[in-house]
Amino acid sequence: MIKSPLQKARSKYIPKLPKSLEENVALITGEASEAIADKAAIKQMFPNTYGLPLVTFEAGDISENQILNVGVVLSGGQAPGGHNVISGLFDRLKKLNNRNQLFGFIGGPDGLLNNSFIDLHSEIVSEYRNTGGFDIIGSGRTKIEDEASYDKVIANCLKNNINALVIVGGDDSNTNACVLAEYFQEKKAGIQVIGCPKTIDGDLKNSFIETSFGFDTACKVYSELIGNIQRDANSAKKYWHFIKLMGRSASHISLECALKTQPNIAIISEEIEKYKLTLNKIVGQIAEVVKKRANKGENFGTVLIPEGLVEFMPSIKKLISELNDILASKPEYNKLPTSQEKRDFITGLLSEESAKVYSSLPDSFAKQLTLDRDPHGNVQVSKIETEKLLIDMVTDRLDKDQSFHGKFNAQNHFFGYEGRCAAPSNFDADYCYSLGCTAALLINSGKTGYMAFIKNTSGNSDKWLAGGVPITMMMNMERRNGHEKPVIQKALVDLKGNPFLMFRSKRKEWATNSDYIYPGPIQYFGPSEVCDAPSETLLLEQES
Ligand code: FBP
Repeated sequence: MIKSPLQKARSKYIPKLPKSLEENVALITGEASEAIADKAAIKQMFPNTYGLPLVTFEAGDISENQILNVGVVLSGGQAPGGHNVISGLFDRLKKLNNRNQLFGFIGGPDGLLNNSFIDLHSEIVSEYRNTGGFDIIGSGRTKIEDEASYDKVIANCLKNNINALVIVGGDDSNTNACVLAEYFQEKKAGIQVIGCPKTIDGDLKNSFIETSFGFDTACKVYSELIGNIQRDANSAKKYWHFIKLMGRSASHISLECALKTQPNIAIISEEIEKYKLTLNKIVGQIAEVVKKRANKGENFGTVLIPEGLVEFMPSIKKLISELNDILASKPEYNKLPTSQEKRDFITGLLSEESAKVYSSLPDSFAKQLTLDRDPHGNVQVSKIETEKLLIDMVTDRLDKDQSFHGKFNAQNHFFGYEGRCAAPSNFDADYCYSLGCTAALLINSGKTGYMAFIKNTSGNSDKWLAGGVPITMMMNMERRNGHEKPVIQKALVDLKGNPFLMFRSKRKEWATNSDYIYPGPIQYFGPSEVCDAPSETLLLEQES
């Protein structure tokens, strides 16, 4: 691999660990846990892993266990810091016992099913320290979902003498990790499963998981780009920029980027859902801001649009939910030869209300709503061009508005993939390394069905607290692919939380003024206030 000068310098970075993890540790066992909702149903489905106690690690003396052969899987979308989870895991395993080994399953969960893995030895791990991407072993979205597949995983692990798996993933992958942990316990397979919270979307969080890794870096990359665009807009004064930002469901990324860059408009899907705003209403609100700014002679601006917006507009949400059930239960749909036949077939099966909404949508947009779901049943919202739809509708609205005398020229952008493999910020580099280290300690303590956590992350890393939370504690029942399933509850933007309240208190000013902030690129070297700052979301959430 040819390395850039920055990569070479960055490979020497030593991630900061919580003080409590620096040397030997002791396991502190806390209270028994309960699921956040649907307790009886979750307890029944996870008889072996339900109600486990919370655990934390403090400086002390942990006894070294049996020799550990650990397999690691990177699952789902890439997120900056995955390589540091692996390096933290590797270093701690070796510190516990030099004979411990780490294996990396290739291409995500598929590697577990195909018995495809590599030995992650010291030279390989060193090549990837503090780098972005998941390319050390690759990732994938396969869901391991039936007993035959679970048995295959057991057989492959036993064949290779692997006694623990670390699954690095988002809410769906960690739900899958919990299902595997339960099955392995039931079968007395002797294989532990530990999860690590990953996703740039930031929606895997709760009172223990303060943030998912990758969110910090991805938002810093997008905010740099948004800032650059705002400076361009403010210089040329001729374009409105409609910027869709990744984040399949929740709007954490849009909110964080708004707090960092102060755009003219930022849509927060959770608010749209709460006030049951229609597409037309949203278009009307954007057009009003465009007009106000045009009256001041400012025919330019920025609009941030969360990728998941479509699923939060009540009528479209209902339509998508009906489409999910139809697509899951009517395989004949895929065999229809023309788009028109497909559209007619679907229309005939929808409720009257949804059929009306579906018929009113432009062809391209309607088609995007029926694209294949991912293996976990999610709509692939990154393929839905909401930003273009909004530009078309705002243009149309302003064309018909006799009182609009300004100019409206818009550019569309989608920032998603460019943030997912960036070199991790100091925050993500440290956080991920600590998570990997904690996962190793959980395995060494004989735990299974747990997710590694690091708390107090808005403060100095030496005061961070490490531990494990039972995954069943984060679960509730949800409808997926037409069935009720136990899943980790997604954390949406809290409309009563400090980050949203801060945004709400400022957005009127940001709409009409050009109060842009230009954050610039992530800094890896320099003063701590420039390099080590956590996200605005974390700082505001943990503000006392
Ligand atoms: P994860 O939840 O697996 O981390 O993935 C999140 C994400 O980056 C979403 O923001 C986006 O909608 C999706 O992945 C895109 O998926 P793909 O990489 O399969 O196109």
